[in-house]
Amino acid sequence: RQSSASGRSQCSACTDTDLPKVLITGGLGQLGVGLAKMLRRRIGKTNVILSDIRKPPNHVYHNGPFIFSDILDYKNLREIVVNNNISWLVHYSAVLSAVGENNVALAKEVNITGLHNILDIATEHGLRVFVPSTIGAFGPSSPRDPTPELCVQRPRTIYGVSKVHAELMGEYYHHRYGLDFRCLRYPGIISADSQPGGGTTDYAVQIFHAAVKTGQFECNLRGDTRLPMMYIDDCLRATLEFLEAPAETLVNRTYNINAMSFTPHDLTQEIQKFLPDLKVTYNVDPVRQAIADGWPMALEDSAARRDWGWNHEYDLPELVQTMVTHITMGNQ
Ligand code: AKB
Repeated sequence: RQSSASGRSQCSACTDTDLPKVLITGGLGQLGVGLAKMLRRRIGKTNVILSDIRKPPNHVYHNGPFIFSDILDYKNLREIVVNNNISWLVHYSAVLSAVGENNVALAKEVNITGLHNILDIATEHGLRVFVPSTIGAFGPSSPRDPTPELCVQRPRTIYGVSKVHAELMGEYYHHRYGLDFRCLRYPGIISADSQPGGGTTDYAVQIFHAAVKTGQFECNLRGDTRLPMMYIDDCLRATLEFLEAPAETLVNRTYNINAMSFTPHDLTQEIQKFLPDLKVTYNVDPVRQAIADGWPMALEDSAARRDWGWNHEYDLPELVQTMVTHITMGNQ
């Protein structure tokens, strides 16, 4: 690599004539727009196509190509890949943990049937495919602090089951058909400009907006619930660096990545250093609490650090300072 993935220079894996053409599915979720922005700085605006089934806000149209794509429609997906000469596919469409428990049929459809379409298309067209997994791919019988790369995975949510399925299917396609499948297990991701949709870790984003706007927040997890979290810039940089890593450096196809762990109580105290009037009350959602109680408290990520140089930049103090600054400025 010529520079860190967040820098402006081109990736060394790609020459001018051979830049990857990237399709991002589920592009209007928490991570798609940010990843597209980072990738476009690196490989050019027109080489990154953001897609979703919803109409985006105007600024998304202005920042680069956006198209309709439905991952449940195999023909539509194939047409997009062929017509745009796609070489990398970042598959962000998913139904998250809390929403999945309320609509298991939808989660099965999107997270399992949709994934099958993605893997088949990627195999058929020789694509590099990135599928995020999650701390949710572990369950109450997994070791929790820290959770190793390889251990018992018996999640109790449809989201978790579908993500274990994705890890196993992707690795199977890699070994059976040579598919360039790449998968990172993300912690809860914290971002200022984009909202998560229906996860268990969502409180850790919502609390910042409430702290700046009203100074009051009702938390739906117990104050002592410790979970692994990561600032969005670290998550997107990890994704890009992992996507660019030469295949021969990847001992695994699925890696844990870790940055920090905190509880709602720790987070409140840190935010109060900037916004001392913040008041947090607790109204525990039993579904989310049961999910969080079975999830890792930290991920063991030495393999990612060893094989492709993963290194996080944000710990809790930097995260809080950055989030409070961004959201305060955005509200002015
Ligand atoms: C969720 O809470 O469902 C997600 C995740 C940790 O995968 N944010």
